[in-house]
Amino acid sequence: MEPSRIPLCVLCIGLWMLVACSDEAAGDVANPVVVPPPAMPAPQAAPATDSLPQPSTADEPTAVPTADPTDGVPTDGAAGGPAEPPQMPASDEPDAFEPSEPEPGDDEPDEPPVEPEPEPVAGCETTAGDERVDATIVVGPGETFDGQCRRYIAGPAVGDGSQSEGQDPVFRLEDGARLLNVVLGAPAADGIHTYGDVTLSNITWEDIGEDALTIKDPGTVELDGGAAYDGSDKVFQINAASTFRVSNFRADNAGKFIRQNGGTGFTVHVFIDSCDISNMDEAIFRTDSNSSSVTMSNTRYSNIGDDGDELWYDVNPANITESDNTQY
Ligand code: ADA
Ligand code: CA
Ligand code: CA
Repeated sequence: MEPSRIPLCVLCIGLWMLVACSDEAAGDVANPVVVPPPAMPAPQAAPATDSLPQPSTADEPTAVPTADPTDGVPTDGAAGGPAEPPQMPASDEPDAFEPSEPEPGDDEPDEPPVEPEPEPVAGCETTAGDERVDATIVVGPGETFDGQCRRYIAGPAVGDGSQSEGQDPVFRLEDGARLLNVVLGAPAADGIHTYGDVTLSNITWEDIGEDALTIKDPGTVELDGGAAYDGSDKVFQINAASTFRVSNFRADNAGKFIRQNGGTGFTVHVFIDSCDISNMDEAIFRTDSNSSSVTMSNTRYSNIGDDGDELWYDVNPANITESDNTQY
């Protein structure tokens, strides 16, 4: 009896051990399954975070290509930045991105407004009141005088606008002076005298006096915009070695458009661009100097000189340059 019981016990123990081992094995399998899950989300978040710092470092390069198609560089750059943050699950890094983006956006908006502010040259189709001039108005060295389209009329002490020499000018411009938006009415006396480098914009002589403007001292004189009408002889008189540039200017009915003082041999360089010159009895430019030159471009002209197209009077042919001019 007893011997038979011993094997049974051994069997029982063996079965118990088997059951115990199978349970442990099952428990081990379950444990590894639990471990992987935490590893999954963590790795995913990590790569996303790594990709973010890269864009932030290269914010400008990345923003530029994106901005090109949209045109608005500042706006596009800001838009490109925000698109990436949403992808970021982490709340720590978004903060770093947002502050960096607003800064570039703020800087760029400030620059555009500065560019569209170029000072426009006003027209004087209508004048803004008359000013009687009893003594020459002097614009000092480096100063700017803006007539704001007022009409300046010489009083008797300045001149009567006849062909009598020795009249005073209405304006005297010293070296570095600028004269803007002025209308000279009748009488205009001896017009405007320049001494050195001078710039004039939008100047109209309604009725040229003895002459319209005289270069009295060496320098570069630039006149852009305006008109001159009805001179008995010269429009522009050049009495000193200089460069004279006239552009976008209308001149009608006078003896000659430009005259280097008779009998002088100094050198004058004249540039005429985008002008309209008509009804000049003698020429557009007359000089007695073999070294003086003229360049005329993009200009319309009509009825110049005896034959209607005698543009140059005693100008050295080698010193004449013409391009894109039209006779009408
Ligand atoms: C004439 C006169 C010159 C000078 C000039 C001018 O050419 O002969 O001496 O006065 O006009 O500046 O208006
Ligand atoms: Ca004269
Ligand atoms: Ca004169």
